[in-house]
Amino acid sequence: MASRAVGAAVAAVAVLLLLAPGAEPIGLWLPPPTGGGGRLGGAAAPGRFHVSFTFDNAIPMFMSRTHNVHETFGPHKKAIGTSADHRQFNQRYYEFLDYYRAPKGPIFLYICGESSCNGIPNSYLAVMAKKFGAAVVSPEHRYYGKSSPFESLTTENLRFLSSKQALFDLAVFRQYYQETLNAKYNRSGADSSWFVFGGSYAGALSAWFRLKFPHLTCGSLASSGVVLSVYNYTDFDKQIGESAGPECKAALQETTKLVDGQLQSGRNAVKQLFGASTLANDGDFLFLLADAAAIAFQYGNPDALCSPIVEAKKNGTDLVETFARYVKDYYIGTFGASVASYDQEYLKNTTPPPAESAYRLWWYQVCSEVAYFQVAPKNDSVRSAKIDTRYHLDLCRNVFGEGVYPDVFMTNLYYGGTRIAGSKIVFANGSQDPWRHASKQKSSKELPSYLIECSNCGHCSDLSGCPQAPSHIEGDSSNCSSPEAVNKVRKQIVDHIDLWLSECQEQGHDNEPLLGSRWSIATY
Ligand SMILES: *[C@@H]1O[C@H](CO)[C@@H](O)[C@H](O)[C@H]1NC(C)=O
Ligand SMILES: *[C@@H]1O[C@H](CO)[C@@H](O)[C@H](O)[C@H]1NC(C)=O
Ligand SMILES: *[C@@H]1O[C@H](CO)[C@@H](O)[C@H](O)[C@H]1NC(C)=O
Ligand SMILES: *[C@@H]1O[C@H](CO)[C@@H](O)[C@H](O)[C@H]1NC(C)=O
Ligand SMILES: *[C@@H]1O[C@H](CO)[C@@H](O)[C@H](O)[C@H]1NC(C)=O
Ligand SMILES: CC(=O)N[C@H]1CO[C@H](CO)[C@@H](O)[C@@H]1O
Repeated sequence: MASRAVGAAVAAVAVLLLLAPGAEPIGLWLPPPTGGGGRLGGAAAPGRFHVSFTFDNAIPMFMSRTHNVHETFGPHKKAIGTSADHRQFNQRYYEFLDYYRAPKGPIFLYICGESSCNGIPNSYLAVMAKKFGAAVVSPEHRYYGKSSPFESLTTENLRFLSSKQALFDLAVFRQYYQETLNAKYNRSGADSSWFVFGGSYAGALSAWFRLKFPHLTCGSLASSGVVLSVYNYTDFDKQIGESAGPECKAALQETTKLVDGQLQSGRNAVKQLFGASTLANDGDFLFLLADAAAIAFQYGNPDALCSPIVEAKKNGTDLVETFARYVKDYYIGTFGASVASYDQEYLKNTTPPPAESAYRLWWYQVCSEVAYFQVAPKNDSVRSAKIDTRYHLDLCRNVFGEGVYPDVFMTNLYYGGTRIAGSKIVFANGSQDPWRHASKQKSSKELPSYLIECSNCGHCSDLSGCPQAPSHIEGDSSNCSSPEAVNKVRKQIVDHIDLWLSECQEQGHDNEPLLGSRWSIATY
C-alpha cells in the first residue's frame, strides 16, 4: 500500500493541495485519523485535480520548507526576568500557489492545529482560494509533527507549548512569509492582504490571532472555533445525547450501564471484546468508548453508530457486542483511532515518533491551558459516570507530574471566551457537533456566527462538508443531509471575506481590486 502511494505521490509534489486527514483540524481530543482518507493528486491542467484515494497517509506529500523561528516569547522567561532566549527551531510549513494572482492577491493563512501537519487539506478552503486568487500558506503548530523545539517531550521541555506561543509564531511567520514573497516578486516593503483560517482548536487560534494581532490580518474564519475554555465540559456529553436522538441515546445509555456492570464483574473479558485489553486503567478504557461514540456525531456519521445499536435493541441482539463491533470496525478500523493513545502509560512516553506525538502534546495543552474535560453530566449522561473530573485530574498528574493544571479562568480572562472583543471574525458551527458549546454561537455585528443545521452537520462542516472522515475533495457538501444549509453558510462566509478584504485594501494594503470594485466572487 505504502509504496504504491509513494509512486503516485512523488510525481505530483510540485503542484498540489493535499488532502490528508492527519492534517485536518482533527477535533479536539481525538486522535489524528491514520486511515480511510483520500488524498488529492496533482493538477493535470491548471485548476483541475485528479483524485487518487489511498488508505495510507504516512508519506508526506507536500511542499515542505522550513524556516527559523525565534523562540524568544516565553512568558516564563519574561517572568523570571532573563534576557532574550536565542534558541531556535525549525517550523515546517506548506504553501499552495496554484490560484495565486501574483503578486497582489491575498494570502490565506491556514492554521494547522493540534496534530502533525501533513499538508494543506483540500477542503472548501481551496474553493475560496480559487475565488479570491489567494496564496495558501500553512505553518505547523510548534511542538507538533516536525516542528518541535525539543526531541524529548518532558514536562519541563513542554513549558513553551501554549496557544499564546503559537500565536506569536504565527505573527512571526506572517512577517517571514511576506518578506519571502516580497523578495520573490521584488517588491520591497509591500504588504499583502492576509486572512486567517482554522478549524477546531486552530479555529480558536484563528479568532485569537485576529483579536491579538488585528493589524496583521484583514479578518478571520473560526470554523468550529472553541474560544471558550471549559473546565467541566458536560455540554459535550449532553450534545451527544441530543444529536443521537431519544432512541439511539437510550440504547447508548443502556450499553454504557452494561459495560460498567461487566467491568465490575470481570474486567478483562469486556475489554477484550473491544480489542482493548491493553488498557489497564478502567477510566482510559471508558474514555475510549465515550470518544468512539462521540466521533459518529462530531464527524457526521451518526448512522454508522445509531443504525446498528438501535436495531440491536429492537431485535434483542447483545448491545455491548454490537457497540464493540462499531468501535473495532468503524472507530479503529475505518476512522483510524488507536487504542494505545488512550493508555496513560503510552502518553507518558516522552519520545514518541513525531507522527504520534500529538496525543501527548494535546493532553498537555488540555492539562495546562484549556481543559474541556469531557466529564459525564450528573444525570442522564451517555458516557460512563466514571469519566469525571477526578479522572482527568489524575491523568494530568500521572502523565505530566504535579503542578500541571488547567487554569481556564486565566485562559478565558486572556482571550475573553465567548465575549471575545475582536472584530471581523466569522464563526461557524455544526448543529450536531458536541464542540459547538465551546464556540461563539451568538452573532454580533462585528462577529457574525452561523449554525449549520442538518442531521449530519458536525465539526467544521463549513470547510469539510459531511461526513468529515474520510475527507472529501473541496469539502463536498452533497452528502450533507441538507447541502443547502451548508452552502448558504458558505456563501455568507465568502461575503464576509470579500467585504473585509476590500476594507483592508481601502486601508492601504497594496492589493488592488482584481476584477471589479470588490474582490470578485464567482457564482455558486
Ligand atoms: C528589482 O528592482 C530593482 C529596482 O527597481 C531593479 O533594479 C532590479 O533589476 C529588480 N530585480 C529583479 C530581479 O527584477
Ligand atoms: C467540576 O466538577 C467537580 C466535580 O463535580 C466539582 O468539584 C468542581 O467544583 C467543578 N468545577 C468547576 C469549575 O465547575
Ligand atoms: C439485529 O441487529 C444487529 C445489529 O444491527 C444485526 O447485526 C443482526 O443481524 C440483527 N439480527 C437479526 C436477527 O435481525
Ligand atoms: C436531572 O437533572 C435535572 C436538573 O439538573 C432534573 O430536572 C432532572 O429531574 C434530573 N433527572 C433525573 C432522572 O434525575
Ligand atoms: C456520497 O454518498 C455516496 C453513497 O454513500 C457515496 O458513494 C459517495 O462517495 C459520497 N460522496 C461524498 C462526496 O461523500
Ligand atoms: C447564531 C446562531 O445560529 N445561534 C444559535 C446557535 O445555537 C444556539 C443553541 O442551539 C441558538 O440558541 C442560537 O440562536
